[in-house]
Amino acid sequence: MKNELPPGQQIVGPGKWPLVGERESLPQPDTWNLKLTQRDQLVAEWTLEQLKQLPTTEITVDIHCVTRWSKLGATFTGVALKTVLDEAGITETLPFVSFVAHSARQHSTSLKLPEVIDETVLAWAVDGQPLTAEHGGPLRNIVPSRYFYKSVKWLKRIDLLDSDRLGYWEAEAGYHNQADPWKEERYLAPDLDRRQARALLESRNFAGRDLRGLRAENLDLSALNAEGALLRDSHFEHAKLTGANFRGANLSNAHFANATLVGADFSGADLEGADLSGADLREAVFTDASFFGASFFTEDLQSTKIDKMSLSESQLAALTDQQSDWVRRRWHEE
Ligand SMILES: Nc1nc2c(c(=O)[nH]1)N[C@H]1C(S)=C(S)[C@@H](COP(=O)(O)O)O[C@H]1N2
Ligand SMILES: [Mo]
Repeated sequence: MKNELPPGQQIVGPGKWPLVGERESLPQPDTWNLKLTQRDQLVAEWTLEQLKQLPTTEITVDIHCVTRWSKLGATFTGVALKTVLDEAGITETLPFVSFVAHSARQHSTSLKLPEVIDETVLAWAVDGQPLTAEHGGPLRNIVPSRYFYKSVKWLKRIDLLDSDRLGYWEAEAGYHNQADPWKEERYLAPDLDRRQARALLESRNFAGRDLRGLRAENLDLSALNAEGALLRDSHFEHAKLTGANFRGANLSNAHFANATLVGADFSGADLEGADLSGADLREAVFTDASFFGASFFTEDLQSTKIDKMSLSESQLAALTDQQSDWVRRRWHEE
């Protein structure tokens, strides 16, 4: 709990707690149970009673909803995620975790497991009272450091995953996948509301638009049209951008680490300061693109794939010596 409000938030009245999103779960069974899977294999299952017999924990958190209300100082009782994983004998920390609800639309949300493994609590009570059904009873996960959409009501399953699976709001409404309220990570693009963000994703048409700072990590945007778009400092880490059209786009300081960019067209694009390390750039076209300060490799991301001679001598000359040596060495090996 911090004694401050994140940017753009306002406090709800005392004792108030707005209801957001789904209002009810699917019909609840007599005995609630929670499943844990790892790489799609069921590894453990607990009834609520069994969970309550594990060492319990209490956390006092400030709730920050992406729709700009905050409720300060709610005390949740439950069991730490870490305790549950230990109990299940999980020794490996996979990269992602998805929390899945017992709800009509199979509501879910995901996070990077290493970032939240120590703070997440599976809660059954708030301020000394059992969670009501509308607020997620009998069980919801609480992730204190994120907007409240990362805290799923009616938690039924926890999936430990090798690759990310975007949650409901993240995929459907353009909600930011990281959701740090102190960084105001609300929506895909800072200047779009959620309807606009969703329409943008569905259309896969960014042509000519100002989308500076866009957050499109992990998304499948194959065949995207981003011709002439302003995408300075945008995030496409791990995104699938096969065949994307970035002709003439401003991609200065854009983040493409580990993205799939097979056959992407960067003709005439500004890639100054862009990070392309670990990306798959096979068959990508870079005619007349500018690369001053761009990077293709970092010490730990050397898996970049790039066709021989796809960069001209003058483009290579715009890179640091270390970067151009790396590219040449890479070509030499092929
Ligand atoms: N199952 C489920 N969990 C959910 C949602 C939802 O629609 N379904 N909405 C999320 C959002 S956007 C918020 S802000 C909080 C709202 O929780 P509350 O209704 O208890 O305030 O739940 C989150 N968890
Ligand atoms: Mo929310």
